[in-house]
Amino acid sequence: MITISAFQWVPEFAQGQVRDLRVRWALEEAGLPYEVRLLAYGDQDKPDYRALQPFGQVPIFEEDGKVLFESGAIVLHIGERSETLLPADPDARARAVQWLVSALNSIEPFIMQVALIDFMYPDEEWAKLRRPSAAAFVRKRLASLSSALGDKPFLDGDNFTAGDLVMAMVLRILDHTDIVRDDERLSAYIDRCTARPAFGRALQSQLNDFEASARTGT
Ligand SMILES: N[C@@H](CCC(=O)N[C@@H](CS)C(=O)NCC(=O)O)C(=O)O
Repeated sequence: MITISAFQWVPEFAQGQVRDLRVRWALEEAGLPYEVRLLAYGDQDKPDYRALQPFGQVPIFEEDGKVLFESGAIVLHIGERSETLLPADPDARARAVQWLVSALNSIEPFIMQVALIDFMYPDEEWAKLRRPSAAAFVRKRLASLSSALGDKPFLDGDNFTAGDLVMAMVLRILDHTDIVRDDERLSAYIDRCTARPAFGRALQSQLNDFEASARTGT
């Protein structure tokens, strides 16, 4: 049985954003059942968890004694069992990996600069000074992404892949702002990706875990 890690509870702004959602979504797309190892506050810093995830982050993926960390690596690993996520055609597969890496490497770091300012440092003077240029850079990068998407439904054409899964998750990080949603093409793209039933099930399962923990006070 596959087990993934997730936080038992996070503040409301992070609910629906925690990175185990990428893995839950990939597992739902692949039709693979899984269990969740819920971490209470502080568990991520305990030696037994650090031995599995050196940075004390979620998610990890465990199966048959094998462990992986990094959501991108985990989605690719799950993709080996799903032709939706990683197409059988070698060229299409390489392009799916390309888009997944571009989401994590060319888009997410810049989106996270804005997200960190908004959620972690909103009242800091340096953050107020930095935010406009950080947001402007993201808009510039998104304009390039939007042109690359063009009129296609998904980044590689007609078919959703692991690249779209991770890209949509990365773009959603700024849903508390208009930065991504101002681009109608990208906004429709996020909606198209997240309208997939597998995303709905994944999101609900993450939210259910938070709700259960809030209800039981654990
Ligand atoms: N690059 C990592 C990032 C994982 C990550 O940032 N996880 C957050 C939750 S969304 C976390 O565990 N934060 C706690 C921490 O960094 O101490 C991945 O994609 O798996």
